[in-house]
Amino acid sequence: DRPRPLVAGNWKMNGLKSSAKVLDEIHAGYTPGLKAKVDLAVCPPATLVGPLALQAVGSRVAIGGQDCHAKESGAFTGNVSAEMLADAGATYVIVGHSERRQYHGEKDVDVCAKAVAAHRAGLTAIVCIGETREEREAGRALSVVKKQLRGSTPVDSNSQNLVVAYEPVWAIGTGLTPTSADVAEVHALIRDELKRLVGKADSARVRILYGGSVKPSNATELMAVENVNGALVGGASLVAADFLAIAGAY
Ligand code: G2H
Repeated sequence: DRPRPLVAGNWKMNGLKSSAKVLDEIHAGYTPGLKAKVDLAVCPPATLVGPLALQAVGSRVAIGGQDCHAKESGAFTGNVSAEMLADAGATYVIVGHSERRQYHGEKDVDVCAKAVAAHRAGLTAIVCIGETREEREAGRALSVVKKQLRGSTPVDSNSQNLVVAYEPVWAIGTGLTPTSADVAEVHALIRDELKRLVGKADSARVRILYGGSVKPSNATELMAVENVNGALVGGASLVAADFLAIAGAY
């Protein structure tokens, strides 16, 4: 019942038309051996979702958005809906990334509404949760993660339309990573909580990703941790060789 691992690249606000070559390199390196072991997704900025989704047709690399609005359409200048991402060829969307929570004031309730929108549009929501350094140092990591998970995941979630990404905020883009024991503790808590959300049988099939400074040099150790079913990779996903090396850690 172990879920098939997913390695998803979060390009953040990086990528131009010329980044098509990164996807080409990912395609070239996504060998039959790797395909047999791990799913790949690339989440470029919204401007590239359509072009990269077209480029990825016929390959097994999925394309995702990095955020979506909760509404389907309307007077929301600058926003992109889940339906638009799906129409452009995305099959995933990241919601509740800590950078959205930090810079755009998104709360659990907002993230949950976005995940509902993702499901409405037929997308798989990659729901991000994770504690800050202050919260970890205060011994509150587990309670924070539990609260965020409960508040950010819609009741219609299941192992097909939900991926959970645990990203300790203090590990994002900093080069710092938690110990394997810390990751194991949080992922076990998430797995246990998922039983309430999607039922015991399906909870075992939900993919729980680790994110935060994942790179080729630490991927093997992180991906070997129990209940870690893949990675959400930021900086290292911009270089195809690094992204593929992380996927190859499985
Ligand atoms: C966490 C991660 C990807 P990075 O934000 O979502 O980024 O791997 O650069 O820490």
